[in-house]
Formats: sequence, structure tokens, C-alpha cells
Amino acid sequence: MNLEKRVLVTGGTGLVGKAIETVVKEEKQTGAHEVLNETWIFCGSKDADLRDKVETDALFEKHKPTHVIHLAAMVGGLFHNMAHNLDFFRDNMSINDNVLHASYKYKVVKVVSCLSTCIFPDNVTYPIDETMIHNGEPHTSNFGYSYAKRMIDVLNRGYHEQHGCLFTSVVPCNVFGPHDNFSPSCGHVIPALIRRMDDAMRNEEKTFTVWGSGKPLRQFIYSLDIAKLFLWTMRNYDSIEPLILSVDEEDEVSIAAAAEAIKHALGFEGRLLFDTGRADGQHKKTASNKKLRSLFAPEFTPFHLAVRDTVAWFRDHRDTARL
Ligand code: NAP
Ligand code: GFB
Repeated sequence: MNLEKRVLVTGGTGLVGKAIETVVKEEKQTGAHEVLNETWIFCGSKDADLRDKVETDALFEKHKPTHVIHLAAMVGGLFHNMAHNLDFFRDNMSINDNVLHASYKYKVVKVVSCLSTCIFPDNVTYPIDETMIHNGEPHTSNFGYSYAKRMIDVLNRGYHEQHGCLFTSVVPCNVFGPHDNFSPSCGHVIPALIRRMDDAMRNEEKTFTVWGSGKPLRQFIYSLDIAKLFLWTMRNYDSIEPLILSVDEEDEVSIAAAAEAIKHALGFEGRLLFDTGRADGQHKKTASNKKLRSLFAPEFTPFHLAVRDTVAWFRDHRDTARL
């Protein structure tokens, strides 16, 4: 029986939140049956600072959601994490505890929260799978963010065991796309390289420096692709066990290859240099999407096309894109 759903998306104004909003709008325009009985509410920090319990409860009192997709977090790339591990831990611990406790108090039917493939142990066998989350220390570069994210899984198990709540989580690989954080200092690698290389082009520079060796490997997923996986999870996945949402292992690319793809999409003709004085972070965090593929048939945009579309979006929104 399809009950009316009121879906609150925390972090709804960010990269992943805006992608979910785009997909929901497309579903409404095409008359997709899944969305017919769903009301969607996308919130950012202006609607409530979720580090504050009172503001969090007021948001839930206002919207009385039946479902929550919990994306809100202090998020950043490698260098931002390395400089602010304590802030990443404290802010995300507060946000996660407030949102999950409000979800319990307001009898939310289901919560889908967000972990990350970067939170797995650094000393691990590959491919990584969902059973490995707590099997050892995370990489030192982002231990604050990683431990805060791991506590979502602990909270989910506690709320299920003590109160029977259906609070679950997904584990995305690296995400990029429109509405990303294009800040050279705080952003993730794809958006940061796009803005920095576009700046180099505008300054007619003949070389561009990629930070680190370029050797680390990453699985990148386009934001519109993972948005569809979030919708499927919210509507169909009823286990509290985390679910990895990643492209295939063989879709893993090096940072150098990602920089080359951005170079091609931008049309930069200068030479790429590598600053090995800058950190590489985790060498790899290759995750298996075997569990997802056993449940659903995901579709992934080819990496170079996703980069092309992200570059096009950035150039159309350069003046308003997040710095
Ligand atoms: P993002 O673009 O930085 O967006 C973060 C969102 O959280 C924004 O809507 C922001 O609101 C909100 N937020 C931050 N602090 C808040 C606070 N104190 N109170 C209320 N809202 C707050 O992040 P994203 O890349 O979309 O990430 C979404 C989720 O995916 C996060 O949980 C992240 O950990 C996870 N994830 C991301 C990646 C990735 O590569 N991007 C990979 C794996 C997992 P404002 O717009 O008002 O600031
Ligand atoms: O996306 P990113 O910042 O974070 O990628 P992680 C960092 C990798 O890209 C390192 C190289 O190997 C960097 O040396 N890189 C090259 C650059 N040029 C740049 C640049 O201009 N900016 C950035 N940022 N990197 C994050 C975690 O790890 O993954 C977060 O720290 C989060 O917590 C995120 O979970 C998904 O992929 O290394």
C-alpha cells in the first residue's frame, strides 16, 4: 500500500542534494508513478543549523517528515580535512546525533544517512565491502570525518535494537557534478581542478600544477547517477546494514587520468606538472558494488562525459559556483 510520503532532505542545497532535487523534478515532469505520493522538502543550513538541537527539532516539528534522506554534513576535500579534523568530527557528530534523535522522536518511518568510502580502514584488503567499516583505523588525513561517519552506523544499530527504527545508510564513492564545491582550498579534487585549471587558462598560463603525485586511484560517480541510487534506496532498501553506492572497481581512475580528462574537457593546451610536495592522501579505497548490483541495476554515466557536463555547468555558473 503506497502511503503518502513527506521526504525531508537535509543537506538538500549541496552537491548531492541538488542532484536529487533535479531527478525528482524530472520524475514529476514525466509522471513517474513512484513520485506521485511523495512531497519533497530540501533544506540547507539557512533552514536550520543542525548542530543545534533546538533548531533541528524545530525543523522536524515544522515539516513532520515521514522519511529523511540525511546528507547534511561538514564536507570537504583532502586538504580541508587534513587542516580541520577536530571540526569535521565535532560538527558531524552533533549534526548526526540531532538528526537521528529528532527522526526517532518524530516517528520518521525511514532514514537514509550518508557515509563515504573514505571512512574504511586504511590497512584493508581490496575490494572493500560493507562488512569492513569498523575493522581498523581510518587514514590519518580524515580521521575526524571518518569516525563521525562511522558513528552513524553505530547510532543506526542502536535505534534499531532499542526502538525498532529503520535507520540505514549508504556509502558513496567520490561524487562530483553540478552545484559542487569548486573551492580550490576546500573542494574535492574534480571541482578544485576544474576551477584552478580554468583560472590557468584565463591567465594564459602554459603549465598547470596538479597537487600530489597523481598516482592515487579513485572511483568517481556522477552526482545525477548517485541521486537515482538514493531514490531507489529510500523507496526499496529496508535493511539497516550500510549499502555501498559506487561505480565498478574497473572504473577506478588515477588522479593524473582525471586531470587529463579535465584538461581535455576544458581545452587547456598547457603542460600538466605534479607537485609531489603536496599530500596524496589515501592511495586507493577501491570499493565493491557487488551488494548493490545484487539488488538493483544501476546506470553510470561514462566518466569523461560526466566531466564534460560538469565543466559545462561550471562555465555557465562560474560567477555563482561555490568558492
Ligand atoms: P556539500 O555539497 O558540501 O553540501 C553539504 C550540505 O550540508 C549543504 O546542503 C549544507 O547546507 C548542509 N550543511 C552543512 N552544515 C550544516 C549544518 N550545520 N546545518 C545544516 N545543514 C548543513 O556536500 P555533498 O558533497 O553534497 O555531500 C552530501 C553528503 O554526501 C554528505 O553527508 C557527505 O559526507 C556525503 N559524501 C560526499 C561525497 C563527495 O564526494 N562529495 C562522497 C561520499 C559521501 P548549506 O548549503 O546551507 O551550506
Ligand atoms: O577529492 P579529494 O580532495 O579527497 O582528492 P580524497 C585528493 C587527491 O587528489 C589527492 C589530489 O591525491 C590530491 O593530491 N589532488 C590533485 C587534489 N590536485 C588537487 C586539488 O587541486 N585539490 C584537491 N582536493 N586534491 C576525501 C576525504 O579524500 O574523499 C573526504 O578526505 C571525503 O573526507 C572525500 O570523504 C569523498 O578522495 O583523497
